[in-house]
Amino acid sequence: MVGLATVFGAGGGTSSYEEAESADLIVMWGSNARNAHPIFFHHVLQAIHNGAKLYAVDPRRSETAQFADRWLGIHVGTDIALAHTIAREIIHAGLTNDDFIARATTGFDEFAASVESWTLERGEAVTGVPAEAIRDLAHTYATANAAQLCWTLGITEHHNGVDNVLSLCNLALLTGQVGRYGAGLTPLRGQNNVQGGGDMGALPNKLPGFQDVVDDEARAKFDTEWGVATPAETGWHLTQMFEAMERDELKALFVIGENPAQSEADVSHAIDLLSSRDHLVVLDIYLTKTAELADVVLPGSASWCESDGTVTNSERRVQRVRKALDPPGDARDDVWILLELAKRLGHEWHYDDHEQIWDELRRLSPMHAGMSWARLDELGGIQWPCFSEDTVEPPYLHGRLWADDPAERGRPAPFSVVEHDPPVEELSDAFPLRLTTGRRLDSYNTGVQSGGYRSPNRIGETIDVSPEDAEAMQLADGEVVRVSSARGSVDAPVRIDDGLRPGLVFMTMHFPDEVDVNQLTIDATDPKAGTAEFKACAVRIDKFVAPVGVSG
Ligand SMILES: Nc1nc2c(c(=O)[nH]1)N[C@H]1C(S)=C(S)[C@@H](COP(=O)(O)OP(=O)(O)OC[C@H]3O[C@@H](n4cnc5c(=O)[nH]c(N)nc54)[C@H](O)[C@@H]3O)O[C@H]1N2
Ligand SMILES: Nc1nc2c(c(=O)[nH]1)N[C@H]1C(S)=C(S)[C@@H](COP(=O)(O)OP(=O)(O)OC[C@H]3O[C@@H](n4cnc5c(=O)[nH]c(N)nc54)[C@H](O)[C@@H]3O)O[C@H]1N2
Ligand SMILES: [Mo]
Repeated sequence: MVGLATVFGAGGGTSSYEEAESADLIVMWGSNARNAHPIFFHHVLQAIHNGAKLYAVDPRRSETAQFADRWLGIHVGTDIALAHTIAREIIHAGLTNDDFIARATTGFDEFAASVESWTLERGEAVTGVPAEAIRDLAHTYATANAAQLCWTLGITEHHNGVDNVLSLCNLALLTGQVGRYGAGLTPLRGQNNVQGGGDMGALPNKLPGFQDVVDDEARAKFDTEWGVATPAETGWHLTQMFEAMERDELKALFVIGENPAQSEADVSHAIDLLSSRDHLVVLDIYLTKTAELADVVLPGSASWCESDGTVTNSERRVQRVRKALDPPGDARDDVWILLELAKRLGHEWHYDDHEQIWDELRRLSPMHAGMSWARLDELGGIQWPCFSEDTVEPPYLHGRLWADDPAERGRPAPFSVVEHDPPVEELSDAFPLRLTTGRRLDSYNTGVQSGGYRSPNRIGETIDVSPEDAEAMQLADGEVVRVSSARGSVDAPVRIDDGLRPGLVFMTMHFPDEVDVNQLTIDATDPKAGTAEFKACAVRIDKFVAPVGVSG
């Protein structure tokens, strides 16, 4: 979101899901949507049915890549090198959209100079993707009527995730593949309401509706509505909170709907910090590992089927959710708990129902102003921005960039000069394998919400290795091995996966009670967004038994 906001001024995906069906090229870049975003992937399948081409850029021949016309098997952490090589090829082949570049962008010359050394040969050497495949993607993307670049954590969960995103935005600016129906830049969000959380101001530097915390005029509106002086300083994001715990500046923590004792990188260290706080409060619908460390646990109930409200998805669509079940036992609605807390802190906040809370947001956040609950019901969800009750905006963002009138066009979109920068942890003799971590279809994040479910077809935690490495190390399918990084060790059964290339191994994050994968991952983070490098660390595999045929 930081990358998109830098280029376009708004931190949201530019396109709606339905537009994918009209695209003639979809590139899934570091995104395994077949597993992780099955609803969006239905639109992708429809697009393929309509004749679109699907390309996948992923170190693994993932489930998504298996549907693709072309799979570009890239070395972990070399996406900027690939994007730069594609950019240079587009420029040299004369396939840039010069009209768009001239009317809507700045910084083209400097950008072109910065990618000039990225010949196809250099691109192949650094990324491992054959030059011919890079050239093919460059030409297919630049000549498509409407092309979508979709990405997720393969791009963002690196120490330079923001630069990765900027390098993809450059490609859309070069070719004018943004701000039109069907073309776009589509980051898929993790949970059903991550977008909504950010939109509501759950960011250290933003008030609801992406209004700046440091903007006196914006804050004044909130001060009046809320009857308090809202803090004028930017707060800490998650990574900065852990840094502040390290310095013992952050002494108390209130964790709502998150399980950092299992999801943080270098998790042993994270647990040490969480357990040494003066006061830790957890509000969750389950008694998580994090809750076990807490001084106070508040039993929330607001699982999505037990509460009213809204969620906002990756296409910026706000939708209603309705209470279908009563919460179990003493569990309480999250909102009820927060209001009770406010009361005990001396503030009588009163709302008759959840709609009143929403209407308060509409008064304060211009981009939500036109979304009454009645209208959300009537239209089946509305995308932001929606400034007034009688308008509907186009389903995609930044159409203004194509306007003939410079005043209407507004701020041009800058090209970004960024450098290829490999993963922080280099491979070594001690740790010669590249571990990347991610997801499977039938499990969810730290397993709190999916752990209990067992089926014969479900894959538990494994260390996935390529057939070549399995042979070289004489590993058998199912054999339990020890996986170690500079930070810790875990034991897991081997799963031989022919979608992996030699030197690359894969694990999930789904079964931390059994195999605590985040003992291995590195907490190197992107200073611009605070995201940890979950997608790249260095590990070693050790056998417990002597390889077959070797004795003594
Ligand atoms: N079934 C299921 N769905 C989920 C979740 C779940 O746990 N289970 N979690 C949700 C959440 S919170 C999120 S954020 C999303 C995440 O959704 P995704 O980001 O799609 O899922 P991941 O498996 O983490 O990673 C995606 C891909 O990135 C690739 N990758 C790794 N390193 C690199 C690299 O250097 N370059 C490139 N180009 N690719 C790389 C991996 O091989 C992997 O296939 O999924 C959401 N949906
Ligand atoms: N190795 C590795 N680690 C990773 C990643 C990776 O790819 N690899 N991905 C990272 C990413 S993208 C993410 S998003 C994080 C996910 O990490 P977390 O967010 O810490 O993990 P979840 O298991 O999704 O935990 C969500 C919690 O919210 C609770 N919850 C659900 N609904 C409600 C509700 O309505 N109210 C309340 N109060 N609580 C609720 C659940 O019970 C659960 O305990 O993990 C990160 N960690
Ligand atoms: Mo996520």
